[in-house]
Amino acid sequence: MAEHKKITCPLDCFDLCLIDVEVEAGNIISIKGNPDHPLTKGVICSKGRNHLNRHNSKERILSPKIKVNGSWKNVGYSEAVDEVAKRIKNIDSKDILYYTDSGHGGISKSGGEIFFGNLGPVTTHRGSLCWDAGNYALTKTLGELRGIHYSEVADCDVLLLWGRNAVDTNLHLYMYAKKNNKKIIYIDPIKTSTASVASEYYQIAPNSDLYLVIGILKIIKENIPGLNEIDGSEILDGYDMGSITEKTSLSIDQIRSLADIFIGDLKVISYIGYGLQRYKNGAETVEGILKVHYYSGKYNRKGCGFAYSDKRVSRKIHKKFKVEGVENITFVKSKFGEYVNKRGDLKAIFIEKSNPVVQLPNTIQVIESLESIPFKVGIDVFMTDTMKMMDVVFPAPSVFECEDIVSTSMFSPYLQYTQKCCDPPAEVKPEYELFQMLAKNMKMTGYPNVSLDDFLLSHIETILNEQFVDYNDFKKKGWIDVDKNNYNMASIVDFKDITLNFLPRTINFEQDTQYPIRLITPHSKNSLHSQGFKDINDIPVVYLNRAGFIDGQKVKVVSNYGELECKVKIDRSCLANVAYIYEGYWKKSGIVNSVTTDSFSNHGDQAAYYDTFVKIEEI
Ligand SMILES: Nc1nc2c(c(=O)[nH]1)N[C@H]1C(S)=C(S)[C@@H](COP(=O)(O)OP(=O)(O)OC[C@H]3O[C@@H](n4cnc5c(=O)[nH]c(N)nc54)[C@H](O)[C@@H]3O)O[C@H]1N2
Ligand SMILES: Nc1nc2c(c(=O)[nH]1)N[C@H]1C(S)=C(S)[C@@H](COP(=O)(O)OP(=O)(O)OC[C@H]3O[C@@H](n4cnc5c(=O)[nH]c(N)nc54)[C@H](O)[C@@H]3O)O[C@H]1N2
Ligand code: SF4
Ligand SMILES: [Mo]
Repeated sequence: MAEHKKITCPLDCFDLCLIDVEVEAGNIISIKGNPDHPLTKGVICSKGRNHLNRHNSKERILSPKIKVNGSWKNVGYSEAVDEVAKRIKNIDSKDILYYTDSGHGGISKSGGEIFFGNLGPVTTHRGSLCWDAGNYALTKTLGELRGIHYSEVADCDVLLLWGRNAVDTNLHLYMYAKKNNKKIIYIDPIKTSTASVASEYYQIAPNSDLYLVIGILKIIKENIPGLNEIDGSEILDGYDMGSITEKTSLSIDQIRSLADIFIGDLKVISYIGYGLQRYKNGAETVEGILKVHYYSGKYNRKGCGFAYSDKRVSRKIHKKFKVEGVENITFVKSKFGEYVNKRGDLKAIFIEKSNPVVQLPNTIQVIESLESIPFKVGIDVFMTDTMKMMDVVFPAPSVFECEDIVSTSMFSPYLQYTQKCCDPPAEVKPEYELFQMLAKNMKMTGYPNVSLDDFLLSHIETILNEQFVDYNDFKKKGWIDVDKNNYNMASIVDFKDITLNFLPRTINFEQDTQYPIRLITPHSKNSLHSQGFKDINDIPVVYLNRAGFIDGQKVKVVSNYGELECKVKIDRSCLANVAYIYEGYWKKSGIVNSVTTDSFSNHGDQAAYYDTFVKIEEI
């Protein structure tokens, strides 16, 4: 007899799909989207469907491993834990680097944070590879990370997707808009799948949305009473529309059409993507978009507003065991390689929920710096390029093998449950238990000595009480809307900062003649970062639109940081001075970040990946 269980897709995605799982005699027979979920409504994407293949894959790491003379030896947990404890016990904690990301969004995966909090101060990163320029802008402007609830989209006239490739990266936002027959307007330098479904598409030059914002504000300024008294409003007068059209590659008519949607009575919601803030001035761009909404009044009534990130759920999660006040040594995440080399005295590194060899910028320096660290420990489901460089590797259970509670601050407003659907293989333990073993071995007293179930419950007890929801009912249903009581207030946002003095005063038209092409490395439809590229063996595809190149031709993409062999695919819609390659290819194909810049944003310490300039050479 088959049993029916539920999990939440824990990938670092906007959507948090609820998935029904059919289990028979400990084996997963099938998975499909849970039809009752209010947002994800039974539809899961190819990455979600792939969880079953990953679970059953013969390539999974199935026991702890220790590297001996360059070869892996399978060992039991006690031996591997002993080895790690022995090696890190006598090191000054500041000489241990703790590196993590969002490879799995479950609370059960927070053991590392607690363990290193107790061990610390350690060395760790600040800022982000993902979203921190935009988060800086939200915090500065609103005082917190807050955006509208997706259900507001039902009440808008225009859904403005500002560099948010929803069809590929945020499927359920697109599906919700489509179901409600919403007009989609899309702004992106690349003609993505979202451009194909939009009613209007604006092909903007990369890194010029801030100038589009200035253009829009210049056009709508007669409709903004009191603007002249605003700090920084004079900056708008310093620009002529000619230079704005030149910078943005948009015509005056196009800028006017975009301004028009902010002038009239239309109800407008902007969803701001994360691609447009992967630049040095990423924070200013997002702040500019928020302020267009402020000055046009498109934010504090039903069907109007914006969304980028929102901590309405995570703010309420009670991290009872988190150690507060530890003064870690921090470095900007994108500068990993440079920092490690400069420090020169790091003794150990611990890496979990991430694949920095592939995902950090400036790969060559990342690899070289990692090699210099004498003792390296990692946890992953697969032997990624990062795990291959470790000295000790621990396996992580598959998404079906560990009970969990999952949430995101990217889009979905729900708190969700993952049932344990089957036992992990004999030599695979949940990370929560692994860190418990390590803590015991090292006689660390601060690590929680409670069951995983109690650990999970401690995080959400307050939420359950507030919502009058019983823990078992939550488990049975699989989700709750944490902000339910505040539903109608969701779009009311209070602006703490309405100034315009963050706007740049001039436009820089300089072009690097040696590296004339801007390289964008966006996220691929069928892979969550590197995870879906496991079975791809081909060299990366570079999309471009330049004379002298043909489909299938092999080329070298060269930047200041390195070079990468690629295969050309001509995209007739691509801007001439732009090329793009999807991020995520493994070392066997060629890591895209071998050519990306490790520079970061003026504010928020966000990796400025798309400020990469390259030349493309025939080979
Ligand atoms: N399928 C899939 N979905 C994902 C992910 C994935 O890897 N694969 N990753 C998840 C994660 S961690 C994240 S952070 C999000 C990211 O989600 P998105 O923000 O949607 O994705 P990105 O690919 O980073 O960038 C989105 C778009 O920004 C555009 N862009 C680049 N520069 C500019 C610019 O200057 N102006 C404008 N207007 N647009 C610009 C790019 O061309 C790209 O199409 O997606 C999440 N969802
Ligand atoms: N060039 C370029 N590079 C980029 C970006 C870009 O746009 N362009 N985008 C950046 C962005 S937005 C982000 S968020 C980062 C993401 O960077 P990463 O988070 O490092 O990327 P992933 O490839 O998703 O790596 C997650 C790893 O976690 C593992 N994992 C899955 N489940 C578990 C688990 O339960 N436990 C443990 N321990 N591991 C698990 C997966 O197998 C995978 O190897 O990449 C950034 N890199
Ligand atoms: S990756 Fe995103 S859209 Fe796909 S199944 Fe997971 S949560 Fe849903
Ligand atoms: Mo991200």
